[in-house]
Amino acid sequence: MNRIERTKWFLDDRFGMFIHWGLYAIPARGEWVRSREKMSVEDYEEFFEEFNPTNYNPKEWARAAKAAGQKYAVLTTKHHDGFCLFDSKLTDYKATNTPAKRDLIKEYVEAFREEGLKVGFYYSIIDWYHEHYPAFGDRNHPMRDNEDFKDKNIDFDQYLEYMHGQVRELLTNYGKIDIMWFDFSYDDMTGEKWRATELINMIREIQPDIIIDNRLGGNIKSSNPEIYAGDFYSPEQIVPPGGIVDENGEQIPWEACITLNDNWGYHSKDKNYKSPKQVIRTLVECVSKNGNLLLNVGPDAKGLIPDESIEILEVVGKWMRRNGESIYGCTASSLPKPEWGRYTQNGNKLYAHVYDRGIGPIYFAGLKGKIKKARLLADGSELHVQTPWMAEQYSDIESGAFINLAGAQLPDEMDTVIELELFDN
Ligand code: H79
Repeated sequence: MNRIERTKWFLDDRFGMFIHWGLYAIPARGEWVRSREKMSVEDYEEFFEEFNPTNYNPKEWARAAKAAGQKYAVLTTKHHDGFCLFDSKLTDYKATNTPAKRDLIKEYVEAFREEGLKVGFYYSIIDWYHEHYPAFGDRNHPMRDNEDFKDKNIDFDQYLEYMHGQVRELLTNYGKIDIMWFDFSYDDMTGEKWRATELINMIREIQPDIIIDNRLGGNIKSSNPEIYAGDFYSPEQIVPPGGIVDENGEQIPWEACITLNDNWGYHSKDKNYKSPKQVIRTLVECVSKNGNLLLNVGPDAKGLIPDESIEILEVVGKWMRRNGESIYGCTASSLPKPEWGRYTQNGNKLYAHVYDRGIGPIYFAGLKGKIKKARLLADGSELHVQTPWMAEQYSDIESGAFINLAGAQLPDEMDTVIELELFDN
């Protein structure tokens, strides 16, 4: 399989759930807490001894994702703090040895598969727990300024054996896995420093169809990318303004990963949530530029997704049930961005996402004589394409089309979708 074949389902699905969960849910100050507060392993140990998510029910997570219209999920099997949610034979620093006493990844995989969702693993190639990962002088390590770590002998190959071994475990012990989401390369910690070619060859041997992000390094935009340059580009906390193309101007699969508030891991004080409208428009923005959206939730120490996040997902899901056809299987349109909103397209179906009602009929530049039928996507109701009174005196009726929309307000102020069925040329 090549990249185009591997990523087909991914580009059709468009919308996934990112889940950041680990020991950091207990201090509840985000997943970088150990680094930001320069906590030692000992400072962090109480959370390991205490981790007991009595409300962990991944079936509930999977139902929430599915109801939101998400088609796949990616969960942190290990974040930068090195703590493993899975029962790795290569470490004792795992959920199995906490009061949780079990492999939490196994339950996640089973629950999401059962709901018909595709399953992905996030795995941090950075590790602040492993004794052979660079600490002193590293850019991010919690002990980066601690002189006690200055003369410590590091055998990075031992870390690489561990890291490669864990990836092998993850891709061997849980059946078919759809996405491998590595995080991340920096400075000279990139590409072959991770023995990336060898790692990719192993992965492709175990899971030939899996798709892999671009964070092992390399240049995915190259016309001749490294084997480890990845299947998709992974912009973080941004929707790339112009989409993403390679050196030859060809589209590259990409997925924007975005938080619902300002943290990936659970943060009890961070209530700065986006609105459902922002989330819906961000998803549309991605699809209108040929991209995916991986939307994050950070379950708390008990294993519950915050109520605020659940409520946003419910509203998004309600919109998706009525308007999902304008997202799934859709791509960018060749038409320029319209003044009232965005376009997405699937074959001869053009979806007009109207954000701005304006006054009077909605104007569609360049579509005169090209619209076979117009319907309000949310309920399938008929809309009329007609040239308004005296329009020839003040509009481009040569090439433009008009559609009447009843009422002074949009039927859905978050995003009213008009489905335009176009004539086959
Ligand atoms: O897992 C999520 C993040 O923890 C991870 N990638 C996503 C998917 C990530 N690691 N690093 N970064 C993102 C970028 C680095 C951000 C930083 Fe900072 C700015 C590190 C130090 C300053 C944010 C603010 C984190 C700590 C303080």
